[in-house]
Amino acid sequence: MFSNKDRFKEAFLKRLESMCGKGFEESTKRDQYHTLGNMIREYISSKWIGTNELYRSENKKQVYYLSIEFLLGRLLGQNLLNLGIKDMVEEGLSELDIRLSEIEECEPDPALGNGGLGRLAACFLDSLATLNLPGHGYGIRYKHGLFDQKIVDGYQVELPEQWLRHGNVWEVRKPDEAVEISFWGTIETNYANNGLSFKHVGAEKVLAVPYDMPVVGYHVDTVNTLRLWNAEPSSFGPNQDVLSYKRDTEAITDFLYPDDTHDEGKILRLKQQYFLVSSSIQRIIASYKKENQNVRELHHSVAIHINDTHPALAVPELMRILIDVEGLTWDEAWDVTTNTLSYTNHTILSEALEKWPIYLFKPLLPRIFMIIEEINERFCAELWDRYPGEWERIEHMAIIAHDLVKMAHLAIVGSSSINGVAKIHSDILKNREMKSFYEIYPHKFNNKTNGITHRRWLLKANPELTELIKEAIGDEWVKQPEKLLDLKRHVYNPALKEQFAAVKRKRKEILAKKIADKNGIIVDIDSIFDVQVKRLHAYKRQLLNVLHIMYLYNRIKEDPKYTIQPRTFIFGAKASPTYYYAKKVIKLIHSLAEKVNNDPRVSQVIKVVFMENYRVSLAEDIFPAADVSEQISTASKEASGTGNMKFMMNGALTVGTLDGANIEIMEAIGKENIFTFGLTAGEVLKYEENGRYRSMEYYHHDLRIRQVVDQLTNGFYAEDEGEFGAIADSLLVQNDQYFVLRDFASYIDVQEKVGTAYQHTDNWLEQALINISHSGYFSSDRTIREYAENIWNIEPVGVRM
Ligand code: GL2
Repeated sequence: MFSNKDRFKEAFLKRLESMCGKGFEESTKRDQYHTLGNMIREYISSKWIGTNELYRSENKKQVYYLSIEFLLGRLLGQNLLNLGIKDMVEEGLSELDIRLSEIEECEPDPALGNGGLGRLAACFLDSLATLNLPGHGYGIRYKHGLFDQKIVDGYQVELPEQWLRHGNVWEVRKPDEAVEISFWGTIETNYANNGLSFKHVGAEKVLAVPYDMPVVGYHVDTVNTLRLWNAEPSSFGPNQDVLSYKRDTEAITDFLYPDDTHDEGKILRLKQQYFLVSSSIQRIIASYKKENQNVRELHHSVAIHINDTHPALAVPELMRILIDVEGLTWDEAWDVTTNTLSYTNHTILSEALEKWPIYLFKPLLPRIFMIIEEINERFCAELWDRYPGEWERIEHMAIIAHDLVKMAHLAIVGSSSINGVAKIHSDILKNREMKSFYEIYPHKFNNKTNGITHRRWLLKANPELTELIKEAIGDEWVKQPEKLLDLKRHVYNPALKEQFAAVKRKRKEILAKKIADKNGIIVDIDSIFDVQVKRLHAYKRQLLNVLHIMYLYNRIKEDPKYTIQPRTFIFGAKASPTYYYAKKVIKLIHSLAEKVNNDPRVSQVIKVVFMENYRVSLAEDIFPAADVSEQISTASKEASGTGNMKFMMNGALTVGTLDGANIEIMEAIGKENIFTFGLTAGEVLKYEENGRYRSMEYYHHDLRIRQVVDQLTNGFYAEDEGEFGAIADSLLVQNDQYFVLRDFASYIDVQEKVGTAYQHTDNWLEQALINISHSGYFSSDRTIREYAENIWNIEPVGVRM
């Protein structure tokens, strides 16, 4: 049906009628979306089955990527592109007077993630399939993904997200592969002749039903699987409160926790984590045993990756199955477990390192708790042998201490590899946060700098730039993104610069139109589009950006001669619903926008825009239009960042601290092509150690700072003077934990340089093109190859159809 345009059109019309029970004339855009989606899924299915058969017959090692988040973004356009049928379908539809882009708008964004961590998982799936690597994602089929953000009077309001309301065309329910999960109950220990055995009695059973989604590689025949688990009642008993059992069970997969870095500390979240881990591992072992006899050799055929601490229960769960179900001894099981598992750490923020109170943990997961206790005892005994008498050290490293189960420690002890996500982050793990573990397991620690899939963030999001690059250097870079470096030879070519400027302009026009439609704000295409889009968090310092704009406002008002290069400041960010400070920053951005955009003189040169409901599909409109990328986290706090890479790939210049992957971006493109400022990570960590920072001093000594901080509480931005009190307090009363005031002067200086640099158009365009040409290194294909070779030991499987 996709062999040529006419066949496609014919099949499409036929399918539309049979699926929707309507003629073409009566059909809605959504009918057309569902029809096309179904046709494509069907088209994919032969490759999908073929891939699975090949994996079975070749019996090569496979990796399973366990993640509580997969922030996929829309799939229709990406699948068409990866299958190589986009142009044909687009033309066919247009002959029927249908615009593909309009149909795409009917697809809800599957927002099964919060931010970078979940989006990274999605990029990894795309790279695994494209590189013909046998690797699958295992996650949760949340009924409601990350909340929809509405802005009402400048405040964020959260509405439940409803991606499944009209069904999901990409998924296939596999009830035959459902497994049972046990919560609560007690453990009976039996002493038989040949040792101990354990029986879980009185447990509440939950059924985990898999829904599989195809992951289509780009221009290859490989189609891997993203398996999302859905919680359902198992079986009903005679004396059961049926309604409450059903409600409690389904609640497990009802919502994604809308929290980026904090540990919610909720029992439901722990249930979600065990639900994901237990269902995945039970199934992985079942499918391994179909082809293999000996579970003692599991690690030769299977690698299981723990994405952040959320799936760290993989350690005791794999032990449980190997010992209680498969009958291995403790030592045998430990050998298999530690050789099968690997773990990525994504943050050093202490509030994000999960710790579960025993009083919650033990009753919910009694057998798992027993196993963790045993792992902990053995681990502490080893530490005692190594560091006799060093109680403090042992207490600090223990998996269970102070009535808490420490998930990061569990993951480290139970895995063969621990990696950070950018060089500086991996170094901080080794030398500070996890130093004591690095001392005993130096061989386990390594770095894997994050990456992004250029297929979504360049080919799909920015077809105009893609075409331009192809015209300049051909298309080898599409399969081998490092070859984008070829562009570097053409950076000084005036024609190329001009064409790039035209592409950027076009993309700015598209975004400007969206802003006009959605926000009712008219922005100047010739202004700098200065963008900060990411989750709202104190350490990411949206506040620093805001204070700079407040300062500019004051300057422009006070000094009639002050001129600057016009700028449009664009924000997009969701705040966790319970994160008071973050929600106040969103409100502050709106109050600032109100003032700036309505001031006759100021609005001539600056505008402030907050784009509601930031998500993957909106990001695809924003990155291509950006001139400046704001990556201004307090140094040492942003493990890597991946937005920085998406901006770079689309030719925006970075204003950034020496944090996360910004540093590697700078190393790649050269110091002269990035605007860095602020404290280094070393300086921040030193301040934190010696406690010598006093934000008040900066407030008193820098009039610019005093003015903007005072304006937070003197009624300038809100009638209610308490409105932004929490923000002011964070800066002064709480001594500015994230060094906003400390970096303020340096940020203003660098922003002035940005303004001047933009006026040297030729030079700016060259710098933008240099950024693009070095962005290939930051493709997730490179990252995934490194994981495949150094951590998982998996190889490509030639998929021949
Ligand atoms: C994060 C980090 O904060 C971010 O710097 C990193 O790029 C991503 C992916 O590795 O992981 N950690 C985390 O908990 N979230 C992230 O985005 N939510």
